[in-house]
Amino acid sequence: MLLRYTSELVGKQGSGPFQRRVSEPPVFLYQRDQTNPILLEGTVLRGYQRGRQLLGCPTANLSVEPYQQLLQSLDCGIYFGWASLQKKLPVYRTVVSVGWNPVFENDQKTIEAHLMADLEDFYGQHLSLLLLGFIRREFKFPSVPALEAAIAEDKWVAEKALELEDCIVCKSEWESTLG
Ligand code: RBF
Ligand code: MG
Repeated sequence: MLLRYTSELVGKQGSGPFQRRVSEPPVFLYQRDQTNPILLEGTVLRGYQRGRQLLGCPTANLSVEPYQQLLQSLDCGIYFGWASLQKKLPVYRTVVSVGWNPVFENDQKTIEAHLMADLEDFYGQHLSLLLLGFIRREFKFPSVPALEAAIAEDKWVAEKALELEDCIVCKSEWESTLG
């Protein structure tokens, strides 16, 4: 398990469960008993509906207003972790995009979570995100299909990472605090 989020780790070829075709292994931000996961919370806003309609990947957009300072220190890119709605069980696996969505040239930085579950509607609900690691930087892919392929790979990387013991323990500790 990679322990820290450092730039020298990004860019190395993956190994073991993180062997990847094109890019780097994820970098863990969370280390049990040493660092806390990053908690982001807020009400789910209605986004551009592009995720759902164009990419087949609905995202729950968080208000970034309370996070101006944290956002400056958080690198733009794709994170993985756990999510819950309304501070209740169940806990979902999530991939979270933080940034400007360069493919679509947004004029605002967004925090958007794709929850890996079949959910009908989450707008207006309270969303909590525990970020455990960083998958990759955001990228201006030349086409929507290229972005879709990258998102599919991100989900695969997140699934593998979230199977690791530290991530499972983090999940069960969090579950015990939820209603
Ligand atoms: N947008 C980009 O412009 N470049 C990216 O590399 C990128 N990667 C993403 C990865 C994941 C897992 C998710 C959920 C979103 C990503 N997005 C990226 C954001 C995407 O463009 C956005 O969710 C939709 O346009 C809906 O707002
Ligand atoms: Mg969205």
